[in-house]
Amino acid sequence: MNGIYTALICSFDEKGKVNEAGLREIVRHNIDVQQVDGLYVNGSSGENFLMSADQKKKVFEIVKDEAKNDVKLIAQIGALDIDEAIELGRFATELGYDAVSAVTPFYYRFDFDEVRDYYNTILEQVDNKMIIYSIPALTGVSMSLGQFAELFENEKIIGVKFTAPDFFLLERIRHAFPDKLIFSGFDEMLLSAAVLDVDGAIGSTFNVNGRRAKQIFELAQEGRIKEAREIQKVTNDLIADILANGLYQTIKEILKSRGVDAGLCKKPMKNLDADRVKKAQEIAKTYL
Ligand code: NAY
Repeated sequence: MNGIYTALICSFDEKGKVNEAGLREIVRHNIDVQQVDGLYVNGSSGENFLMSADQKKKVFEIVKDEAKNDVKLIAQIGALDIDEAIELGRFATELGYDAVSAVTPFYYRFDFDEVRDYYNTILEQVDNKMIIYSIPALTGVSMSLGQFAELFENEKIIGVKFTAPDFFLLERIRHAFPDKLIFSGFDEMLLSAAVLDVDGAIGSTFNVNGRRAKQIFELAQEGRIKEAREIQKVTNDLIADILANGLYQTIKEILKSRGVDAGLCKKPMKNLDADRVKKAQEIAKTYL
């Protein structure tokens, strides 16, 4: 399951409904043009936490139907309602998703026993492999090496999507768990994570910059660090411009300028005004 996975964005219409044709185009673009190894579906970049359970299921169905077995598929099923997480996990597993992933439960400041129980309870009822989704900046949940070790005691937990700028912890996890999968979650730090021997990366900007991400990762694996650094530099110029203009909205505008109907973001996310749409188009022309 290693390699470069796009954290898939989702196309919505003005009413916040999933735009099926647009979502299919996004899937095809990632597979055929960006040539990534897999798709991470209904993550943060897919605006998962803004969607109803029915919408999430629809996205799982459409993506699997479009991607078939062309690339690996990971279904992010984490939800505060654990029954919903289980239902989504079973649903995606039946559809044939290669693994599920769940964000650490957030908002109520759960203690670690509760976090561990969350994963183990889901996995008692979902017959699939699990990748922990750790993103402390958004969830407020930071876990120590020892806590990762406790989660990894469950053999169905095969790895972690590590979205944090803590390279000390990343190195410790890599060293302690050579057989677990580690996916780097910050695209702007891909090379640094690759040097520490992660197994892959999952990122939002791969929707538009997946080919460069693959190059960075492969060059790092071959030890060609200077060349990888050049590509990470251009990548980070692009990411800095995207972040300054509005992350998911700008990715969508860039895709539109490439003929992909990436649609709008779902409220309460706001969409870009005319100046920012123009800026997104300039970013596309400059870097892609
Ligand atoms: C997700 O689930 O979609 C992700 O977390 C993918 C990781 C991204 N994090 C967020 C919060 O969007 O790709 C990163 C991130 O957008 C990128 O590195 C720019 O900072």
